[in-house]
Amino acid sequence: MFALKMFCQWSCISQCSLLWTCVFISAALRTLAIPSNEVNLLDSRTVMGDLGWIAYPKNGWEEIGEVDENYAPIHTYQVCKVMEHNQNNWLQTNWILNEGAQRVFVELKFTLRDCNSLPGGLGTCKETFNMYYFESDDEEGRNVRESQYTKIDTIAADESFTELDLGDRVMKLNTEVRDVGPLSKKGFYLAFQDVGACIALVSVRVYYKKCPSVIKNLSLFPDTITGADSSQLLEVAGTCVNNSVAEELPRMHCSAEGEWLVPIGKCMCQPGYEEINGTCQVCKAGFFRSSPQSSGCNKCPPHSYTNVEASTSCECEDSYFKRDSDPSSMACTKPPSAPRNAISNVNETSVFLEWMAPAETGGRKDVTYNIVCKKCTSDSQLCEECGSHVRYIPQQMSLRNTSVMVADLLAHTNYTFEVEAINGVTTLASLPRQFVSLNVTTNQAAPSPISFVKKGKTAKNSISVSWQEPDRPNGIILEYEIKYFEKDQETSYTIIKSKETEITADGLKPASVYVFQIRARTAAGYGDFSRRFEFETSPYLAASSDQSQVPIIAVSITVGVILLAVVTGFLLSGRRCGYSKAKQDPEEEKMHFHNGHIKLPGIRTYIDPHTYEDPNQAVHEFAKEIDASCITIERVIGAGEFGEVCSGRLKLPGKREIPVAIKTLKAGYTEKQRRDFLGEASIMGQFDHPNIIHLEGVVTKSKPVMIVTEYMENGSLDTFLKKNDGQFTVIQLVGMLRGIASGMRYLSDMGYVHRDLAARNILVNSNLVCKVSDFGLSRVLEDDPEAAYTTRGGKIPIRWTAPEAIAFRKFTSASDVWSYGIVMWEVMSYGERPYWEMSNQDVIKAVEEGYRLPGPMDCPAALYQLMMDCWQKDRNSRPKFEEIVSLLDKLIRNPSSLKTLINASNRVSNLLVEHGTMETSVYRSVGEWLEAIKMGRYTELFIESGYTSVEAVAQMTLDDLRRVGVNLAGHQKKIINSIQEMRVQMMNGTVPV
Ligand code: ACK
Repeated sequence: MFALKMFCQWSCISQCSLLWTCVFISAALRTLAIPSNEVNLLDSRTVMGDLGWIAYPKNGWEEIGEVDENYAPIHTYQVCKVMEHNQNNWLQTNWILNEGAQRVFVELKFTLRDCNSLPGGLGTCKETFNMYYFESDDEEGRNVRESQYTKIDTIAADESFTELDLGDRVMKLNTEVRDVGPLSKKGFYLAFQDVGACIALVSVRVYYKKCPSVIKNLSLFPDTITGADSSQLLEVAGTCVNNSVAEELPRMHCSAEGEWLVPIGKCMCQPGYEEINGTCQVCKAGFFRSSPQSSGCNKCPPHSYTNVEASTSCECEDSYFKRDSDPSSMACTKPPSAPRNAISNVNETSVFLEWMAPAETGGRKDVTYNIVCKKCTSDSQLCEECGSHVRYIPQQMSLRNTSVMVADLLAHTNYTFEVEAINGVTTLASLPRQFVSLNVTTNQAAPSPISFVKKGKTAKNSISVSWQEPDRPNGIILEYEIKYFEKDQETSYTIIKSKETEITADGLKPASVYVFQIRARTAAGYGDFSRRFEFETSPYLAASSDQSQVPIIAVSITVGVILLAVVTGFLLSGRRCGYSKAKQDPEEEKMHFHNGHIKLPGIRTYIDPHTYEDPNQAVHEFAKEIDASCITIERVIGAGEFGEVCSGRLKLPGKREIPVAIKTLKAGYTEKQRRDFLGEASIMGQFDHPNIIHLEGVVTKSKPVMIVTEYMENGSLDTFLKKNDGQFTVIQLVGMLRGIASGMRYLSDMGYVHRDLAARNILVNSNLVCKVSDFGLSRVLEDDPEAAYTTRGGKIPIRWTAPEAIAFRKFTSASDVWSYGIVMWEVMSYGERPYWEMSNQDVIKAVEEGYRLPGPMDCPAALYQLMMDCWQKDRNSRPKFEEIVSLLDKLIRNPSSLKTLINASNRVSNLLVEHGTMETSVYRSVGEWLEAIKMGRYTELFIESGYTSVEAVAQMTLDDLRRVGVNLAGHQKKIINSIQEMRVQMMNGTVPV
């Protein structure tokens, strides 16, 4: 109910001064906006002509025919028979078509006179009226009896008005709304019954409610008339808009109030279209949408295109491919290029292959590698598949890592390994295989243990034993080592070396049990000892167990004669071998050990060319003479002590042409120079090992005199490392060290002491295989620029040499081990100069006082420990090359053991006092610091990026480094480690900043 204070025109019916009408002429009343979810079936305010309603009796309800200011008719019915009894005045509307609505609303606007304000009418005056309806399918039922109507409600005014209000022209207009339903026929009549009130029915509006047509979730829901019940929710199915499809049938619920509720399911634009403002718009050329689930139209990914509209996918450009399983947003991709920088490490009959990922991954992350193994003839001309006996660790195909171990190869055999890079689209592209190949020669593997040892003749002081060759000799057996000792007396044992498969151990105690163990040796070293075999000597007085035993005296005489013959023969032979052997017979030698110490010298197979009276004889014994016409010199690659070093090619008759290095002897040489020059060839020619530079031959019959060796593409190791600072993985570095150690093991087994082992004297080939080179006689003292004169007059490379060799020229394999430790340090620090710029005298003093080189940056702890072991003052405590090789093998097999790096404090704690590494001392500027860690090239980038002080640098993270532009992983590591050290030192207050 609301009170309207408005301009009101009213008139009184003549018969009754109390009767009134008030006509609302407000245009606003007519143009009241109807909510969008209401549909009018009748609005008396909008009917322009006669309303056609019927009043009964005729003098009851009467229509006031007025017009508004626009001369539109205003249909108002009034009745005011308040003074008379028994009023029953009906006003019947015309037939209202319900248009299918089952529930309609009737909105009445009316005024009602307050009975209290009527003088004398209180007895009969009413303040309510009734509203009825009658349903019918057509207009025929116009003459309906009262009793046929169904009552909707009794309508009372919320506010009635008085005469005063009329005077004030305040009209109290009531609005009442009633709903009617459920309706079941096509239409209905409404009727208003007055029983004695004073009413003016100003407007009647009949409407129903609907949920108006709407598009929601790309589904169209039509206009829907609400249900018959006031709490009913009608489920309505939607239809997908153009170019869309239903993911789940879309539905919504139309409430009795005409509101859409609870949407279920939805439509989505079909592939090739995208949703924009509730419609599906086509994807333009160059764009695509692959599935209803994907987001809008997307630009074709790199290397793909589409020239048509409504594309659901894009085509790959030529030579680019896509797998079915690739996401549609992924670029088209290519097969990878070949893997790079493959290297191999041979360990007996196993080969460790390592390579770098291809430069071109084809845009994919699923690059894997397959290994193809081929066994080749020595000139690599004819190859065949390796077969199934070869083992690949972890596997042969689909390798994710860039390394593999190939085991169980044949000893001393040429293999070619092809490492092929594959990715998800390799099979789609008909391109040639992308691989890198490596030629590898396996080493002689150590023989397997001897499994069977048999007792032969037994006497009271001797036992003969015989055995069979090991099951897997893995090469030519050079000799056997027989170890025996009295049972429970293991600390005192005897070792006999023999080339035969039987020996007689004599000098034994009667009636005692002896333990025998035998192992075989090939060029690859010793195999494992056999298990223990126990045999007993005969008792004192017992007869020999062997029928064919000869009297003891006879044996003694025989042995004596043989010994005499051997010694005499040895002394008479003109050839001095430069070593002495205490031999029982020519094929056998014997050494006694007590508590691990040898009692007799072991074998030496290296022959010092000095022992030849005629050096020419030595060189021709060990080196092949090459006709100069077989050699083509191509270019000079360096300068040696005796002349230029050149690279060139060697083509021997019936052999493939190969690249070679050629050392020349400059014209005008003295005889001594010629002897010394060729001396190196005489030494080198005695060696045959994959980690020793291989001598092809010499030219002595024409001039210039030349030494021809295999060509090592990467030159000397120190220069190579400096050039490739930070570029190798730890495994690659350890692989190089392993090779050097293996070469040195071979040399020490041969009895050769190198004396000048240093990175500058190691050569590196294209597969990163390192080979020991630079063999000389007195040469060590002459041609090495590092060699300095000692107080005793010798010339020695101080920084690489063990203290006992400097002090009293005690050069042994143990002093070579010291040098090897220095080489390890050089390798791990990428060619850094040992002891930096310290003087030789200071180095000698510092080492004497117990100082040692600090661990190189990023050095695995296990390797630094090995270096420190090599630098033991007591040479007997240093590891043997044999042990070094097997330790490095273990590390290579188990790369995680290399993960623990020496920490900053360890590095620093071992620093030489006066000559600490530059990078850990005080830095005055960022440039100085970067120079100190050999990263000076980044100075400008650091400064440009605002890292202008050491304090700023100390805060840097790896991400900061990347932002500055340090992209190489090795360099990032180096710089970050130095920053960490810097922080440690700042914390300790050792770096004033
Ligand atoms: O460091 P480099 O390049 O490697 O410079 C020296 C130079 O000759 C003087 O010795 C190089 N060189 C020596 N022997 C060989 C070889 N067998 N293969 C390749 N380069 C060699 C050495």
